[in-house]
Amino acid sequence: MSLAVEAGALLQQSPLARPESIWLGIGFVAMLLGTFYFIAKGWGVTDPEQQEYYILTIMVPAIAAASYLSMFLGFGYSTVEVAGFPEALRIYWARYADWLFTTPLLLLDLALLADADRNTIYALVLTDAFMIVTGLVGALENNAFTYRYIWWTVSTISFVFLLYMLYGTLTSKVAELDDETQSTFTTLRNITLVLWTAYPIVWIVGTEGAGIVPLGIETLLYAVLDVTAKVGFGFILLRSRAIVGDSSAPTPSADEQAAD
Ligand code: RET
Repeated sequence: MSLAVEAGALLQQSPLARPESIWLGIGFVAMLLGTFYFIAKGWGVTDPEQQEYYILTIMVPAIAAASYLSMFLGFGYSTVEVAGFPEALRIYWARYADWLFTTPLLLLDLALLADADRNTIYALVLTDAFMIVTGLVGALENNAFTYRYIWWTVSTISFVFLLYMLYGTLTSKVAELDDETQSTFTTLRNITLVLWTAYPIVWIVGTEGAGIVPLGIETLLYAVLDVTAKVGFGFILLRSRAIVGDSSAPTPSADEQAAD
């Protein structure tokens, strides 16, 4: 391949050729900063229960950073040509790969906080995975545009079940716990309700659905939602006294007590 042809091909695939890349690049940097912030915050934490929250909360923006990088560089999307539809759709499937792993981790954070039992965790995580995978099928469906809406509906129904579990089972579990944990859980659960509900709305008005919102704006909206739902959520969780609370306070050793 001649140098000019190679340069041309590179330019065609480069982030510069896709205007929405700016938001993907910013999303990548924000997720990376979030990851390093949580790592720095968790450095030296020795309490195993606290470490559990840190492991989950660090992995969430780390996975998202990789997904954003792949979308920025042009690996994380496919072109979908829907039968009878004039324009080919640029579908960023790497989002769904990100969500498939990160949304269960976020739910696990909430479940740990609520001291949920194993079956509740299974139900939450599997319903969530079902929601993301059916959403992905909807985004890639190319036989007819209306079929895409069928998958959106299937995914949204599972989302309603998920919210029911968060507001029903987990909320009644947390009612048995201390005030600090209850208050952190309530804040994070409500943030989850508001932010997560925005995703199916962006999908349906964006390029995957009705196409009222163009790809650039849609990419920006997802980036804002992703950063808030991951880094904002983690920030509140790891700052909360429910996590940092009693268990982290070093219990004085026998020697120290003797010295007092
Ligand atoms: C999809 C497809 C259409 C129907 C529904 C969806 C829900 C997506 C959600 C995503 C949440 C993502 C988060 C990411 C980062 O932190 C898949 C858009 C219901 C709820 C919280």
